[in-house]
Amino acid sequence: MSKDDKLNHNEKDEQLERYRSYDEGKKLTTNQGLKVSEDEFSLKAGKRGPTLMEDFHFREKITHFDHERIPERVVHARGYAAHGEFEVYESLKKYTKARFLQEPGKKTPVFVRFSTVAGSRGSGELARDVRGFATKFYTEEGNYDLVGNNIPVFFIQDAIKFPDLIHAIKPEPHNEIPQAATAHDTFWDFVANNQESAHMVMWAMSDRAIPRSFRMMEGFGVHTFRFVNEEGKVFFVKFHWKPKLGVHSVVWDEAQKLNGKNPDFHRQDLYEAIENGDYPEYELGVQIIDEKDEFMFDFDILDPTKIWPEEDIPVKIVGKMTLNRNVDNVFAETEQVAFHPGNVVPGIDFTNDPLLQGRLFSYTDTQLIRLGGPNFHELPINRPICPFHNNQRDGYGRQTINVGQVSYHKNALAGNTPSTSSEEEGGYIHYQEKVEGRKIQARSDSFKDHFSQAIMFWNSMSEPEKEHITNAFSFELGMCKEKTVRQQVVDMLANIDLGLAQAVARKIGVHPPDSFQGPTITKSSPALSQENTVKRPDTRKMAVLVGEGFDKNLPIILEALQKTGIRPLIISEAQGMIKGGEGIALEVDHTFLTSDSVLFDSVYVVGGAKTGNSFSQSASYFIKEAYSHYKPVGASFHGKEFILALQLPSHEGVVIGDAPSEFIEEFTKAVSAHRFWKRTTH
Ligand code: HDD
Repeated sequence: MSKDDKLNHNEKDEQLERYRSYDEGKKLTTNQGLKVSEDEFSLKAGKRGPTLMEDFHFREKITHFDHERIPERVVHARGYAAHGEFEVYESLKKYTKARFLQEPGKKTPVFVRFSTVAGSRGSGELARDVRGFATKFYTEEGNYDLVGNNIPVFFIQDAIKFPDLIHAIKPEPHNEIPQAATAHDTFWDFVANNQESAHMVMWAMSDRAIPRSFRMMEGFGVHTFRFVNEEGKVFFVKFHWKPKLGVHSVVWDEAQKLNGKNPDFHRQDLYEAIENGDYPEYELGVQIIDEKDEFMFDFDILDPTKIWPEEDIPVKIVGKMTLNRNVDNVFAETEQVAFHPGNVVPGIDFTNDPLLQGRLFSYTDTQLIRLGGPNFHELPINRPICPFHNNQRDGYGRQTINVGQVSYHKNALAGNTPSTSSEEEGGYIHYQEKVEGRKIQARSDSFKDHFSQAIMFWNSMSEPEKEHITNAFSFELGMCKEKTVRQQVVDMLANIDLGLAQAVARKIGVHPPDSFQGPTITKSSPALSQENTVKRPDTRKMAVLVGEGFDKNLPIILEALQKTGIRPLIISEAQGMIKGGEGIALEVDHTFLTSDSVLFDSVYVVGGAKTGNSFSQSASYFIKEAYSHYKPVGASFHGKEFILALQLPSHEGVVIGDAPSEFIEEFTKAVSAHRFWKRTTH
């Protein structure tokens, strides 16, 4: 890899280039630059004698190794990141003076880290969990971090409860079980006793918590922030990321199997998409409420357990983010990146949401222990692209060499520099909100409705989504050992939907509540259902099951499928070339041993004239599993026999045919549909 290959020609990349080390082809040296003559044998007193302390290269190598690990993030430990850029479609001048949002076409380098919340750094990526969606914009006015999730609400309303929530979610302390899962007593005990989490757990039990890909999830800033424009006028704003590929999920059985078959499924998907040039794209949307309308709604707009229904407050699409470059080194970039919701630029300000207020403290604090001191902003990935000057000095690992005698403000010796900036010069001025009140530890009355939006969420779900939610609650509560915990949660669900509460109760062996306890809410928000999302075939992975003697027309079909953006991979019994009719051959990508239906979005069975029993068995298993996960199934040529032999209970999403144009059109449609929920699976 040469220097030129890596340059992405944006300012952040040029900055990172100054820190990259290209080691290939170079001489091995110590960290002091001394050339090393021997790297396999330590210095000993005689070939069979003891190792000598004097061996500085041995000491340096082992010491560095001994210190390679740093603490993992206390939450969001398992994550994966990529570089990209954000481009403005439409100026937001009317609402904010943030410079990176002023001109259509303006591009800003970004770094995005996706994560699960509960699991440790090595945990499986298909856990039922919220996904972190953290974006660092390297703007000309400093770094702006939008540290969000793929779910627009949160479990709690006040940051003081965050340690309790996380203690309840993490593996239980007496036996450190279960890893990366909320399906245990302490989490559900927390939920039942902290019912502000009702809305969030509806989302967490929905398909949103088992995304198909980081490329197919929405992102949300969650909190209400403030925009401030050049004239000082203020607006409330919520941020959204909308994936161009739509919002898609896997099914729970598939998620559990994926964690075994490929615990790196999500990172690999992101990495490969970027390497293949299938750059993930997300549009930035904003919902805006005029400052004077703060109290116009039947919920408190500062409450982080509430959404602003899109049908009432439209999401205005204002730009697009494209992730177009993988990191060079996961530790240096993905692990050392430090996000902070308090990293803002002029034109973006906070609100009094008590969850947000607490976050403003936590993020710097956590980096101090995780990254080992106060100089983490100097790490290449965290450096702003604009210059930074202040009187902060020293600390572990300080890299900047501040020249000069003065490190205090105010001073005369350096002409009172570095100097502060006026608003006109780009100085950050905190919004001068008038605040009055007594010191009090309490929750605002306007934060006390925990069920209305949980009901609205339930009302907005399609039938299959409701069934998935019911099953998810039944699974999670079914894993709780204490019957009292199960009963309490079911009783709580009776505030949301009686049918849901009763169905879950029946499955988990507790008393079904006999009356509805919640408020009457008929409202729904169609935007919340994944049924209404964008459906496209591109970048979908297709397993093409091919046997010896496959039909000579297969390459024509594969080429046409590829043109739609579908990514077919050839699966067969052995790696290498596989022969088809009339002397054609195809390279096999995976065998039945190294792949599995859960790794694909669809399966296309082609078979061959010379396949035997073992091919039939492997192919049948593959097809049946894909079918049971509601995935599109296609068959042509010899493959048709397999489908007929399986006697599938329904042919929803099963496309059979050889006539290229007809088959391709229908199968592509099926792949775009993603899943066929109406299909009976047994
Ligand atoms: Fe947090 C990490 C998102 C509430 C304390 N949080 C972290 C990350 C994301 C979020 C995406 C990972 C960033 C990365 O990739 O490095 N957190 C959220 C959202 C929240 C939220 C959307 C609610 C709306 N968080 C929250 C609260 C607190 C924290 C209320 C504490 C009072 N979060 C942290 C932390 C972490 C963190 C302990 C761990 C690692 C880190 O910060 O850098 O400070």
